[in-house]
This record gives sequence, structure tokens and C-alpha cells, in this order.
Amino acid sequence: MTRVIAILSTTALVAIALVAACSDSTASSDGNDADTAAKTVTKAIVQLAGTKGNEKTMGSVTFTQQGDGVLVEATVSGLAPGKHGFHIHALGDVTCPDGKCTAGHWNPAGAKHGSPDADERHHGNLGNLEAGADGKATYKRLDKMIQLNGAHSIIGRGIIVHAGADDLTTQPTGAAGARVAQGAIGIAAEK
Ligand SMILES: [Cu+2]
Ligand SMILES: [Zn+2]
Repeated sequence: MTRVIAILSTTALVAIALVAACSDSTASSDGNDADTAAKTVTKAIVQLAGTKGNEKTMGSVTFTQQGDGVLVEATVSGLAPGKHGFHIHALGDVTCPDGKCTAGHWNPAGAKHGSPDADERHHGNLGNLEAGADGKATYKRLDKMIQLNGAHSIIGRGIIVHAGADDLTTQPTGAAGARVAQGAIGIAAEK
């Protein structure tokens, strides 16, 4: 009788071990495995936080693959009414209180600063956000230059919202002034 119980217990343990193994493989399909690097990114996300002195500014940006373009959508609140330069900057380092650790506009092609619709522009030139009297801005643009995968992927780079308008002309910054919000571009969870 004791031996039968012992055998049953062993069987139970094996069963538990198998269940545990199965739940591990479920976790892998969520992207927690070595295959993540090879997986095609279809959506990226940014949580924007206000820089020092602009703590009430906040928002988010999503980048979603749509055909051969990337749909950029942003919602930002706590801004001064009017236009605010909105760019992808070269680095995703958001540890500087003034936003300057994100470096300059992301410009892998060595191009001139310009409008997002111009033939020549920085890859990071997304133009302007425009806030209403309530300080809220929304932005939606299908961009054909930026990419979520490959050598010119935006993953890991930074997003900056500026205090002033990007004039789309002044080199190399658009004269958009101080940085009021910053964030890093990460791979979005699949929800
Ligand atoms: Cu900028
Ligand atoms: Zn630029």
C-alpha cells in the first residue's frame, strides 16, 4: 500500500512538473524568450513625462505599422496653447532633467532639418503638435520614412516635445526652444 502511494506521488510530481513546463512555454509566446530579437515589431510606444519645471506636461505616443508606413499618434496634455516642435531624437536616454541626454534630432541619413512632408528632412522630423486653449494636443500622421524594424528602426530612440514651434526651416533644430517633455521609444505589449 505504501509503495502504491509512493508511485502515485511520483506521478503527481511529474504531472506538476509538466504543467509548470507548459506555463513556461506560454510565457515564451509573450515575447520573453531568445526569439524576441528576431520578431518583427509592429507597434512601439512612448510614455512622455515633463522635464524639470514642466512636471504637469505628460502624454503618450504610439507608432503602428500600417502597410508600408508607420502611423504616429500622440496625445499630450499640460502644454502652453499653440505649436510645439515634436521630434524623434537620436538617443532614448531620458535621465537628464532638461531632456538633453536624448541628443539632437535623429538623422541617420545626414539630411537637413525640414518639414515631415519635405523631400529632405531628418528622419526624426515629425513637425509640430498643436495644443488648444486647454493645453491638450493630439497628433496623427502616417509617415513613410520612419521604420519599426531594420537598420533605421526607431526603437530605443527618444521623443521630445519642445516649448516653442518648429519653424521647419532653421538648421538643425527648427528653433523650437527648450524641451518640455521626453520619452523613450519601446516595443509595445500585444494587447
Ligand atoms: Cu526636438
Ligand atoms: Zn530635425
